[in-house]
Amino acid sequence: MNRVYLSLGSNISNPLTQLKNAINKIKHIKDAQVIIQSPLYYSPPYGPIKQPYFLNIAIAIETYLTADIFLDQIQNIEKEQGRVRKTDRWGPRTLDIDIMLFGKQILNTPRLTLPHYDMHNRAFMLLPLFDIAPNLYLPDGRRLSNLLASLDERIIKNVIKC
Ligand code: A4P
Ligand code: MG
Repeated sequence: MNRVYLSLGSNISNPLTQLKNAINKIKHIKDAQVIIQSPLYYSPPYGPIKQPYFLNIAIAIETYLTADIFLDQIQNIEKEQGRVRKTDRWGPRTLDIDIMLFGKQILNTPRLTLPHYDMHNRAFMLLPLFDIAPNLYLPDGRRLSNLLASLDERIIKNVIKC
């Protein structure tokens, strides 16, 4: 059984509805159980593209599925909710589901990087994660609270708990 932490984000086509629908679908994944979900966070777009603000949330899941099979499941949900892959890297999206952590797994394959390659820089991932797992350590031994403490205060201030 692995404890999995997901980050969900949306910034077009009614983000709140997108996230709610996605969480409902995640609850219906066979052999996966949603344990807890964070508050919602609203934040300016991170990255180089000018686009609408994002709504983000983190959720914790327990599952016996492998990381690969679990990724299939969440990518199906993204597809169902109108996400067109590859054409919109960094850009606006109806729904993005990223695996931040999959148990203690460290992985670097063409299809899956674990932990998420950039989570340590993203307040919109770390803040909701801290809400649901304040004592968490990453597989490399770094403590979540220390990652948050090393983020720029101005960035943190822009990520608003709803
Ligand atoms: N993949 C590899 N590792 C993972 C993982 N840990 N979880 C692969 C999920 N997928 C993973 O993903 C591309 C490929 O990554 C997948 O096919 C999967 O096999 P994608 O979702 O199609 O690509 P992407 O999300 O457009 O690219 P990228 O670089 O992941 O974009 P980001 O980094 O997700 O940026 N600002 C705010 N405030 N909030 C946001 O949520 N999101 C983005 C998207 C930009 N700015 C944002 C936000
Ligand atoms: Mg993604």
